[in-house]
Amino acid sequence: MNRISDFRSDTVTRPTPKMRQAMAEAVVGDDVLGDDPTVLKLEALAAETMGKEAGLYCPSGTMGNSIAVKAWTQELQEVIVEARSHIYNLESTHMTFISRVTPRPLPSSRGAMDPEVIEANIKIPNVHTPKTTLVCVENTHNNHSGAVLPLDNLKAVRRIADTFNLKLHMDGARIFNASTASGVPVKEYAKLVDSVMFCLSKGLAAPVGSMLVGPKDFIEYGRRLRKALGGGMRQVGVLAAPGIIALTEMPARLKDDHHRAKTLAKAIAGMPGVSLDPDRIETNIIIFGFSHPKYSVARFLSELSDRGILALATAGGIRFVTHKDVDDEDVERAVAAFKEIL
Ligand code: TLP
Repeated sequence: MNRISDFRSDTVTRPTPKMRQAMAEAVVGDDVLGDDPTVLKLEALAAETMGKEAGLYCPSGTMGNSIAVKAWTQELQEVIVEARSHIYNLESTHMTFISRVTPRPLPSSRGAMDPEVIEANIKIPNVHTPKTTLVCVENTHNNHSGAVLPLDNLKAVRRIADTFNLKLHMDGARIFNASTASGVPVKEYAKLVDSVMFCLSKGLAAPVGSMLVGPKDFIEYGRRLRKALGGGMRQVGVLAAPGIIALTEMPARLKDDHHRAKTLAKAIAGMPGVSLDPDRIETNIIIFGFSHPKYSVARFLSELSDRGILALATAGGIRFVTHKDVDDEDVERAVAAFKEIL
C-alpha cells in the first residue's frame, strides 16, 4: 500500500499499543450512575493536573466548550470571543443554539485580544443591550497557526474580568502544546481562568475525549448539562483508560511535533505561491497563505493528495498539522511533493 502522510489534523492520531491494552483491561462501571472507577480516576487526575477542584470527561472538545458557556451564562447575555476562535467559528453555533447568548467577536494580535478593546466592549445591560458575563480565550490558537497566548496578555485579561465581574473560560484544546512551547506550566495558565477545556484526542493521541475542569459546583452543574446534551456515557472507562495515558505520558512527546512543524515550515517558506513566516510557527500548526498562477488551493491540495500528502484548506489558506503519526520521513515526503508540484 502506498504511504499516506496525514497532516490534516492532530485529531487523526491513533491510540498507541499501550492505550489499546489499557482499553482492553479497563475496570468499568456505569459512569451515568457515577461509579466507573476509571472515569473517576481520569477526572480527578485532570483536575489535579490543572490545579482545579473538579473535572468532567466529555465526548468532545465542542461539548466541553458548550457546557462551559452554558454553565457560565444566562439568556440575554453576551460573551466576548476572539474573532477567529474555534468556539465562535467552528462549533456549529452552540453559543446561540444551546446557550442563547450573543457572541461578541473581537480582533486580536495572533489570538491575543487587546485588554483595552475587551474593556471597551463590556456591556452594562439596559433595555437595548445584553450584559457581558463571559470572556473566552484560546490557547494555543488554532486559526492563528497554533500561536501561544502570551502569559502577560492572559494576566491582563484576568484583571479586566475581575474588575467587571466576568468569568474567563479557556479553550485549551492544545494547552499542553502551549505549555511545551512556552515553558509555562499548564497550572499557571489554568489558575488565571475560571474553567479550562482541554483535549485528550488531539496531539495527546487518545481515541476520544476532552476534559472540562473548574470549580466543584460548576462541574456538578456541567454534569447535568452533559446528560441533557446526550453526553452521559455508561461503561466509558474503556475510553477513559487511554485518556489517562494521554494525560500522563503523551505531553512529553509534543516537542517533537513542534520541531517537525518548524522543519516543514522552513522548508516550504519561500516556495512559489506560499506565504509563510517560519519564525511564527511556535507549536504544531502551520497555516500559510497560498496564491499561485497555476493552482487554486483546492487543486494544490488535490495534487498533494495524489502524492499521498493530506492537508486541509482553512480560512487563512492551507493548514498542515504535525502529530505523533507523522515522522521525519513524512515531513521529507511533504517537502519533496511541494518541490515537485511547485
Ligand atoms: N479542532 C479541529 C477542527 O474542528 C478544526 C481540528 O482539526 O483542529 N477547540 C479547538 C481549538 C479545536 O481546534 C477543536 C477541534 C475543538 C475545540 C473541538 O474539539 P472536538 O473536535 O473534540 O469537538
